[in-house]
Amino acid sequence: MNLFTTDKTPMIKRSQNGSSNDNKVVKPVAISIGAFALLTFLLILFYVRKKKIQLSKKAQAKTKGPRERAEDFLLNDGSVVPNKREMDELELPLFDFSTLVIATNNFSNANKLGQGGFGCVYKGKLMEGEVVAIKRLSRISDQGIEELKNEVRLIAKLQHRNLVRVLGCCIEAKEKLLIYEFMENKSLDMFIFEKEKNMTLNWKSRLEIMCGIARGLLYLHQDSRFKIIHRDLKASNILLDKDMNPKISDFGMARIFGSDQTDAKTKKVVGTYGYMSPEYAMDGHFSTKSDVFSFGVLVLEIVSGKRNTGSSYSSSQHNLLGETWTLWKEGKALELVDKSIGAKFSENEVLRCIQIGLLCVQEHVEDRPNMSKVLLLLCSENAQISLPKYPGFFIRRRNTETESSSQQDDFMTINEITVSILHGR
Ligand SMILES: *[C@@H]1O[C@H](CO)[C@@H](O)[C@H](O)[C@H]1NC(C)=O
Ligand SMILES: *[C@@H]1O[C@H](CO)[C@@H](O)[C@H](O)[C@H]1NC(C)=O
Ligand SMILES: *[C@@H]1O[C@H](CO)[C@@H](O)[C@H](O)[C@H]1NC(C)=O
Ligand SMILES: CC(=O)N[C@H]1CO[C@H](CO)[C@@H](O)[C@@H]1O
Repeated sequence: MNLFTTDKTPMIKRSQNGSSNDNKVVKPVAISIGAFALLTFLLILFYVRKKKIQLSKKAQAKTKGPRERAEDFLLNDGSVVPNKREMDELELPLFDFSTLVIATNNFSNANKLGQGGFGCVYKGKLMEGEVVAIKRLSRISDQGIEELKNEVRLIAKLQHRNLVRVLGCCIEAKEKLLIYEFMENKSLDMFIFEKEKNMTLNWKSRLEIMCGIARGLLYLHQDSRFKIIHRDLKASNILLDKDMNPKISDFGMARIFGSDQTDAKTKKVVGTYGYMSPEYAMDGHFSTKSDVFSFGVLVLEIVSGKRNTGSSYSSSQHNLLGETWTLWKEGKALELVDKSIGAKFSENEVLRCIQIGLLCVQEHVEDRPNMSKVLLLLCSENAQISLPKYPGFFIRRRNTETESSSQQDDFMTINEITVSILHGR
């Protein structure tokens, strides 16, 4: 016992000094209780670990690697609404509906920021004073729920300064809402298309916005843990924070690819007219290169201040891409530049951007550069840009069935609608 009576063990010292009668009875009992507890604990530990190993073995047997398992979790579990357990696993804060009612003044019109394909977006102020944007799904359509689920699962796992962050969500009874960080300067389309609002952007800001979008897209395509195809890149999905940093939003249509997967085919084409690459719009083929096409359209829209499929283009053959291509061929590409940019811009930079835009919208998938190449071309003055080939047009097929539902149509112009086309097989 002397071994233990050091200064460091006052407890043991004290018990030694205590009555020896007590010790005789208490000690064996305490020891056996202790031993029993220890044994039980060890058994439980052993059981839990064994269970875990079994579970992970099962998961490995079912799928191949951690990436595949993540995809499984993200997309293919078959349930419609993310349930409580799934939400817990996402570590995404759940908000009470009542909190959001207060934050948005009962979803008043004064708080309404905009109308998207699947519902309205409101400005809200949380109890702590934090300003947020709240997307409320308008009706219970299966599609809407599917998109919400997709978005929640996907974006909760992504973090990049050029992607909008989701702060939480709310799923209560028939209400489904997503809470995002608030973007002071709304969306890019307000700045480049809505001239009457006098929200002009100079060339430097436009160039920075293009670079920011390219970085966000590059992250989605190859730098995040997943390979993600956004599938609905457009001006109204680019939000701008108080410093005019662009953030890609709306991941409702996004798809995750496996590490060695390069393209996929879908029967249900979703996207926006004017931004869809021909191979996607016609045949449902999508890949990172279909996002690159959309990015190219966006670049040309930012430079010109015109929509690709605007009312100024009468025939579907002649859109912004057609106009740009013609001007480019005639050496008059500078005529494309948005007048509201003003006189202060570098002609060289503008011409480079137009050329990059044209490279992105080339008809053949394999001719289009990838996003790392695009970013390199955009951001370094000296990089050699190759000559673009003929751009790909999307000519609307007569026999495609449009599935855009009535809830989307009322508040938006036709080329802003996110459409779905079902191809008969
Ligand atoms: C909020 O608005 C809805 C419908 O507009 C109404 O039924 C409800 O009573 C309102 N709630 C509060 C707390 O004002
Ligand atoms: C926009 O600016 C022009 C001149 O700069 C002015 O005449 C016009 O009233 C402004 N429009 C709005 C909506 O502020
Ligand atoms: C992107 O394109 C460049 C040049 O075309 C190529 O060297 C690079 O490997 C590509 N990157 C990826 C991730 O495919
Ligand atoms: C260009 C532009 O309108 N920028 C505005 C973005 O938002 C901040 C904060 O609201 C304003 O101060 C900027 O003027």
